[in-house]
This record gives sequence, C-alpha cells and structure tokens, in this order.
Amino acid sequence: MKLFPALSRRRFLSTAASTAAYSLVAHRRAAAALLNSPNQAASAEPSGKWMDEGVIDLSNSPHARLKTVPVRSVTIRDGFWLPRRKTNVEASIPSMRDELVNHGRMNNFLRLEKKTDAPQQGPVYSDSDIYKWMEAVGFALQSEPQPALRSTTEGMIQAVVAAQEPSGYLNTYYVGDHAPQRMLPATQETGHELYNIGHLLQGAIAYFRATGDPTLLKAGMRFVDNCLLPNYGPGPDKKPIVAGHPEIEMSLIELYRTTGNRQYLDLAGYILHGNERIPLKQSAIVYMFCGIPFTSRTKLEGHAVRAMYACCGATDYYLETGDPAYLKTLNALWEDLHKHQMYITGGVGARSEGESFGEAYELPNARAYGESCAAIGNMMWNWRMLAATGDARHADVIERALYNGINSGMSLDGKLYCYRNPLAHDASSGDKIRNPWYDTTCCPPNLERTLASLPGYFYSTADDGVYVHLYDNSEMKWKLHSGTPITLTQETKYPWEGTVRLAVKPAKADEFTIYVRIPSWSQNSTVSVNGKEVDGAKAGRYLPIRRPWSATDVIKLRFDMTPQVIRANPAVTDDTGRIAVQRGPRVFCIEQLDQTAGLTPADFYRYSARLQSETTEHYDPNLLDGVLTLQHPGSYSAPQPADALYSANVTAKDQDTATFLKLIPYYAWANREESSMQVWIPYVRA
Ligand code: FUB
Ligand code: ZN
Repeated sequence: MKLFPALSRRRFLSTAASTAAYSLVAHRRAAAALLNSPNQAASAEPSGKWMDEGVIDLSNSPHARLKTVPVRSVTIRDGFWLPRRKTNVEASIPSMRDELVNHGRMNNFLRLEKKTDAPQQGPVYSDSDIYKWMEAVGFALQSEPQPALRSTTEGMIQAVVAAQEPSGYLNTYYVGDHAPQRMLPATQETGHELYNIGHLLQGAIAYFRATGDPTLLKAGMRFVDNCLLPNYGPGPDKKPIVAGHPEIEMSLIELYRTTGNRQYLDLAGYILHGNERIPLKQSAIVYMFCGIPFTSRTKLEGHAVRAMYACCGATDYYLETGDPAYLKTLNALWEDLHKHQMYITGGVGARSEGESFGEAYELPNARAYGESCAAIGNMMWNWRMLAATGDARHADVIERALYNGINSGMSLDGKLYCYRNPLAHDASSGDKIRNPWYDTTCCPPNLERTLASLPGYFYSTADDGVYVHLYDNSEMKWKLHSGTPITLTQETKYPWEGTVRLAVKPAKADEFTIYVRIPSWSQNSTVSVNGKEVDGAKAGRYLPIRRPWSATDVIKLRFDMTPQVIRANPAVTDDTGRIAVQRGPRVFCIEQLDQTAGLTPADFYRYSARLQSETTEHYDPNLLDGVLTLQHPGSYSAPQPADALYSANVTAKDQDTATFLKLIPYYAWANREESSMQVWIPYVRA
C-alpha cells in the first residue's frame, strides 16, 4: 500500500487551498492572507505582522510571561558579538553553502527534478542541513537585507520545492528503492523524515519572517496538511507517529503560531504524548527521548540533542496550553540539568557513545562529547523556559552556553567547526577538533542560525515593562505592551569590562518596569538610575526598576568581573583536585602553546594551578582577534628520565617547578596550531 498515494494536480491544488479554513485570530489575518494567496505572497514586500515576530513568536502565547521581540528590532553594534556575526554572514554562511553543494546535498534535490544524475549523498538527515542553513539565512536577512544572499537562497528554495511530490511528501532519501520504507514505524525511529520536515518548517518560518516570501513555508505546510494531518494521529482511523528525533514538535508549534491553525498544536501535543501503538524497546525510549508521555520523564537521559529538542517542544506546548503537568516535568528536568548534567561551559552530553547524557555527575573532560547542537538545544530550551517563568536562572544558562560551549563551536575565521566541545584535549592524540565539514554536518548550520538569530535573545517584553537579558553594545527599537514605542541603547565593553550604560527612551513619558538581569556570577553589582543608586541587586535575579521613565533616563550597571576560581561538586570525580577559572560569563582554559614550561603535548597534564593566588589580567589586542588573558601562578612537574608508570617515595619537590599559567577564553581555543588544552586544572595549595 502506498502511504501517500499521488494526488492529481487538481486535487493537490484544491487540498493546498483548503488551508484557508484556519481558525484565525484577528491579528494573524495579514500573515495568513499572504500564506493563502501564493501569487500575491511571493511578490509581497516585507510588511505586516510577520515582520514583528521574534526568534519564536510568543505574541499570542497565553502562558508566556515574557514575549519575544523581533530579531530586526535589535541592532548589535560594535562590541563582542558584532565581529562574530559579521564573520557568520560573510564567511560561515557562504562557505557552508559551498560545502553543502560540494558534498552533493543540493544535488539530492536536483536529482529528483532530473537536473542531475548524481547519486544521493549523505545520511538520512542530510536535507535538514540545507534547511538549517536556510534558517540561518532567514535570520541573517531579518537583520539586514542582502540581495545576493537572498537571490542565491531563492534558487535553492525553488529546487527544494520542485523536489516535492504532488502528495506533499518531501524527502530526498526515501525515494526510488527507499520509497516503500516511508513512515514505517522502523523508519520513524531512525529515518528522520519528520526531523527533516521540522527543520524545513523552522527554516521556512525564519525566511518568511525575513522576506514575506512563503514559498518554502507552503511546501512545509503541504507536507503537514496533506501527508500528516489526514493520515496520522490518535484514533483508530489514523496511523501512529513516533518522532525518532524530536524536532517536529517545536516546529509544528511555531507553525501554529505563524498560521493560527490549532491542528498543528494538537499534532505536536499528540507526538509529545507518544503512542503505545508503536511499541518501543526501553533503550529506544531512553535514547530517542520520545515514545512515552513527555510528562512521565523524570531525568535527562539518552541522546542529548534529542532530549534538548524534546524539551523545547514540550516547553512550547506549555507556553500555548498552560498544562501544569508539562511545567512540572520541565522544572524537574531542568533541576537535573543544572544539578547533575551541565558542563561549566553550558555544554551537555557527556558520552560519545549514543551522543548521550551520562549518569548524574558524569562529566568527563577530555572525553566530553558536548556536541555543539546540544549546547544550542540547551540555549533554545532555556529561552523557552525563561519566557514561561521569567526566572533569571534560565538567562544565566543561556549566557553560559552562548559565550562558552556554543561560541567555541565555530572558529574565529568562521570556517571551521567543532562537533565535540571537550573540556580537555591532548594534541598528541591526533584527534582533530575543528573541521570545515562533517558528513553529519548538523552543528555548523546550527551555529550559524544561532549567531544570526542572536539579536532576538537580548530583550523580552512583559505586561508591566521590558526585560534586559544580555549585554553588548546594541540598540533596541520596539514597543511596550501599552503601545508606547521605546528605544533602549546599551554602551558597554561587556564582557571585557563590567559596566553597562543603558539609555532609556520611551516615545512619551510612561511608568513601567525595566527588569535588568544581574548575572549569577556577579556577587557585587551596583545599579543606578540617573546617578542615584537603586537597592536590591541580587546575583542571579532580575532587578525590577519601576518608575516613570522619560527620554533622558540612564541606567548604569556595574558587574563584578573579578576572575573567580571555581570548584566542581565533589561528586564530579573527573574534576576532583581541579579548579576552573571564570571571569564574567566566560570560562577560561590553558592551551599548551601559551605556556612557557616547554612540555610536550603529551606531558600537558603536568600543570597545576596554585590555589588562593591572585589572577591578573592582560588584554592582548593581537592575540586571537583580541582577547583578555589571565595569568595565574602555577607549577609543573617536569618529566623524569625514568618516569615509571607508578613511582614510590614521591616528594613535593618532584611536582613543583613554579611557573605562571596563561589562560585564554575557552571559546578561542584551537584557533592556532594544534595544542593541548584544559579547562579544569589540577591545583596545589599555595
Ligand atoms: O541525528 C541528527 C543529528 O546528527 C543529531 O542531532 C546529532 O546528534 C547527530 O547525530
Ligand atoms: Zn550537531
């Protein structure tokens, strides 16, 4: 039996047109009108509500305490993130496109149009990498129109759409000999069909929000409307779904937000619930983080990216439905993340085997997996949790992951990527940590879409005012819920320095609250308004400042950037006897090539740091695109000619040649010649 029998062209068009039957809330009519009239929409200039939608659109989400602001409403100016974002657009996105094309990923689509006879290339999830790249483009275009990039992308979108079957089915792997496997239960477990479509939808929505062009979005909707909704779901007349790699849930909910069609939300809820009609082994339930009710989960386990994406979808579901069972589970999982599973870099996923979470406190350093996608999933999940709760602890995780375990994922020149983000590295192992291409190339376009969407993470609005989450030179031009336009301008050298000047300019004097985030690492923070100190700044909280604001008001924030020596919970045995150094939001590390002791890469683990010693700082504009380095007193044990595997009668002298350790920010490691690296450094008492 064919799962998706081919429709006649006429029936296909009429089915596509039936999407007009959505139940729409009034303010979504403009966007929906575009979606339902292809000719008009394809040529539409950006205008209307879709321009105002954020990284995710929470403007009508009843259980979102915080609402997103449009990506285009925030301009990041010269500071820490601007060069990274510029590199992303000028080097990463174009070079990644070349890599995708050169590795046959576009030919996979063109082959279906008979424009090439090149064989299918790449794993079953290869289509998703094209879609994720398109999402990066979509977000980049939301910040700045780039005609050349847009026109290249339009050509690629045409090729994708042309590869769609009249039934709405779209996948470049499950064609020809593979077609009979479509959506079989076993394929659903491992075949990534819905994962691919989920990424198509996210890419299409970002592109639509950038340009108003719904071409790709309509292709995604055709799959959902024609292949999924009529055939899959609860009830005896429909087939069951198991989302073997969660991703479709959050994208269906974003599609619901974009169109107002409740069926998408309900389908996401059904998938999050799991369906016992597809019996799964316990190991699959753990690994895939799906297949049983999400609300029955009690801990993070299995494949880290799958778990993070499932948590994103579940939080999205909560934001729309307010189902308390979801929030309860999400909070329990978050506690598990925070107490047992997250690296100091915000990375998650300890084990290479199964790319998975380990046991509680299992956080090895050199063997750490810490896939870039998992750290990004962590950020995306915490973004949703922040919206649901308004709790600054989620913004702290976002910042930690962003500055460290995510930012490490892309080289300074924007053309090499980490798949794994270990916290220690032995250069003599031959393991090359940054590469331009991976056959499983999920991480590079994921990093690109994250950097491209970054402006959307700086602020949120709430009924009583506005939240400031992240700090960098920037300007937001948006509006309060009262409708009053507001401009917020940050001037700062954050994260090099801890002061931020925040100029507040409402279009008319108005009373509202500005919630400024006091990072959890800043134990001594001061906040003032127009020179007058405001009491109550507490680390790890938002400080609400409610008053009548007018156009000349200025908030000044001062965060404590003193380098901090961090120890891990003793249960993290891989960190026993070790310390890490953090300054502001950034974690530091030692790279062998910065040290003066002259050890070989394999001897790298002979360094130790002296506890209770003062760390000094030095900004080096010529190193690693300009970095602040730290110097910390330390020592090393020189290799002995007769070093045995085990030696008796060791004296302190054997271990103790004094030196200074030079630390660089973790994100910048592995950007020069191959070098060993450590975040967690063994310590000796001073
Ligand atoms: O399965 C698709 C992606 O490939 C996963 O998210 C990554 O972990 C990698 O396995
Ligand atoms: Zn990845």
